[in-house]
Amino acid sequence: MRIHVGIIGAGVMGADHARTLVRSVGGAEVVAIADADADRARGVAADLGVRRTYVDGHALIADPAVGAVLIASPDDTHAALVLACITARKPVLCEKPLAATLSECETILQAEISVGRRLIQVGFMRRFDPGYAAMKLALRAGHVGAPVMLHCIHHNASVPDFFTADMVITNSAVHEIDIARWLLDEEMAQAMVFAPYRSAASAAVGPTLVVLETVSGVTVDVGLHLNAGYGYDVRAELVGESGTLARLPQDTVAVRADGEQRSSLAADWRAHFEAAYRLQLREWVDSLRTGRPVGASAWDGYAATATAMACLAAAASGRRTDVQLMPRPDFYA
Ligand code: ISE
Repeated sequence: MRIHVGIIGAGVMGADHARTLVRSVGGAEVVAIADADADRARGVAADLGVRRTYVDGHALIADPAVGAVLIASPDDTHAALVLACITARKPVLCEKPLAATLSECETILQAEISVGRRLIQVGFMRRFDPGYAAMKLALRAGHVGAPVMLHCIHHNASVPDFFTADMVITNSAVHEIDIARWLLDEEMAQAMVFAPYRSAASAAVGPTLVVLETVSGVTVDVGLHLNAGYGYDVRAELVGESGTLARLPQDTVAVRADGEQRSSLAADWRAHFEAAYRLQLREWVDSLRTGRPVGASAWDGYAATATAMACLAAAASGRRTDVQLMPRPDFYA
């Protein structure tokens, strides 16, 4: 059984997912591409031999030739598109965030629960990264004892002009929130944010430190510098009671020559997390064939957004802020 996928959004991520699906994922066929910019949709479709294009994502969802949907359109369009997929009973892989607001996430949870079937996977692709997966296995195997602290670095070479201070949290830190929840297997209870840029009118997006505390008291610190200039650099080190686990990026080589040691950095997340994106798509397609959901659920998308909202409130108030989560519905147990 081949899965007939329609992709909404033909920008950087939509085009990347389309290429990965066509070139590296067996069992799936990209049958339609939608983008508000018709030329952009047609350009990606023509490159990959896809015949159907749309300017309206909702028309793609309604197309009977489309069996499953991948959403990679702007963040504020996610909620309406995900809800349309639920109404059409079509499985959907939605790029993070699940929705731009917490109330939209809640509506999505209710809609999925009311159809009684897991249809939504959220594109927190780091869960498929071999490095994070190895950290989780080593932690579960007890190699470093109980977790105490998780240190994370998240540096982008640069962000586009439309990037806002809030997006440091909702677009970038949200990955760290999800991977911390997944690695530690518990929710975040409190958030603090130190963002010196908020008082510097000249720099809308400056270095930010997010500190989270889990329900059991593990601390997670995330240093974000999204205009770091030198390349894409994501690191994680988990400190346990009797050792540490550090994620090593895949396929890196240290060159020692001319009295120096060098290794290169990816320009952005697509190359750094290439394996994670590929495995995420493979496992999503497999899960549609087996009926066994994988990856981040709508609940995970909701919890990540709720935690991001606590971070925004903490940044605005300068205070330690509680993460407000509804009780987890049994449906997502
Ligand atoms: C971007 O949108 C992503 O999702 C990347 O994974 C993240 O590292 C980057 O900071 C975001 O801007």
